[in-house]
Amino acid sequence: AQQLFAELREKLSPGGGDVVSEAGRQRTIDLFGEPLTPQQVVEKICSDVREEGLKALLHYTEKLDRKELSGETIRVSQEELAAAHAQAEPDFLETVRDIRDNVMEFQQEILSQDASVIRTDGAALIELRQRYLPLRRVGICVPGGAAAYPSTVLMTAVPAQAAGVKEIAIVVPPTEFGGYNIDMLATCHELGITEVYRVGGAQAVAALAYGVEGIERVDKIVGPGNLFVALAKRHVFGEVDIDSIAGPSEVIVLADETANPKFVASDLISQAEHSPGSGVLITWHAPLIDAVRTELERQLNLLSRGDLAKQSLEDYGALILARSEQEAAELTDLMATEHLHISTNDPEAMLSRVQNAGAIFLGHYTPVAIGDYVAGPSHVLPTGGTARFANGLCANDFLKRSSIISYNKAALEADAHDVRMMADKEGLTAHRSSVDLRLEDES
Ligand code: HSO
Ligand code: ZN
Repeated sequence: AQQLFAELREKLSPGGGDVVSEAGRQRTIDLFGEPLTPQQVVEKICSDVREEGLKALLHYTEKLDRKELSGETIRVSQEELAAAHAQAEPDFLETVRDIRDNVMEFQQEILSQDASVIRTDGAALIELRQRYLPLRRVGICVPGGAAAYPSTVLMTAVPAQAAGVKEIAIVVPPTEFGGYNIDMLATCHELGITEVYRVGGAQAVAALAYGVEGIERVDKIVGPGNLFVALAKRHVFGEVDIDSIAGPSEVIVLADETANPKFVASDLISQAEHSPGSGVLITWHAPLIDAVRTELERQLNLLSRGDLAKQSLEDYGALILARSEQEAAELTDLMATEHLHISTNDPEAMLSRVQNAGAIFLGHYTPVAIGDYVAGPSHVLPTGGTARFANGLCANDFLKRSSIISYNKAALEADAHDVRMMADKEGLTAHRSSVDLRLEDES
């Protein structure tokens, strides 16, 4: 499995591995009169927005997104949000509410709870607590280049709301699929989001991170985007928090002889149609390979985005015949994919053998699309092999915690020896005397 993985890793991830570090080194762009890497371009944009604020934000919006906006028109007005909502199909809004309820239910259920430890010994009393509070203000990036993604608004904003975040600012590129998209704006309005800005790319991330006239800086930036958004998020990290950096969509379908080739092919194509996106079948049942290949060809010819998906599958797809179930599980783990669909007779058994995947879909009737759109866990997930260590977005990512420590005098006395010992070892005499002073009148 290790060897197979080494051969496949580069080929199968649309980002060529870690999307940011790899893609960031690729082509150069002649945007400022000299060829610069995407990384350098992003650094320049971020520092300009930091220094010049709104002026630079508008400048880059005009230069890169070809939209002439002003301090007023950059923000979607309350009237526009309400008008989009009024214009949207009632049935669509019903779906938005259904999904909102599903996501809210799941995200509230998984919220971290305050915890405490109490130690008593005679008169000594120690109380230790961990307290969670929501972040005050969060920025969300929503893509809007190649397709409209109202589902991404739901899958990022609702977890934030479940955590109790009061201020949510959405940035979305000024395009027909973004900041001018009725469904996108209607979804924001339905969720009670009032701050929507028509800006995208690195300049939007920088505006959220540093603040500009009319856009207050946020505490955390989440959500997917193109390479420039990803690079900018990494650049501003530290100034603000970010979620993990999302690259192109991927799925591994792990299938046995009970899998339906039609279903399997449809799952591979679903992620590939994000374009770029990757779909990989791993099976130990040889006849499935040809059956899925035939189905892929048939379905790709029928779908509206078939050409895009086909190209993605040619570039980043694979049909892999593993020597055994064990090898299939090992390879899956090494690939640490964003989505794993276990299409076997006993999915639970396979589940217990795999550790690395952002979201795992069990059984023949749980397509990845159900997680992308309605189930409840967020569809913002770790990609490019980062599921080894990174997690999908959830309500807890919008909480911060403080530890709370309380000692009475008897407890301080009881622990004084250990403090003195450590303070002496570290040569930090003020640390020691902060304890000694408090206990002096006892001696
Ligand atoms: N599969 C994408 C999420 C998405 N699918 C949005 C449809 N819309 C990344 O996990
Ligand atoms: Zn999807």
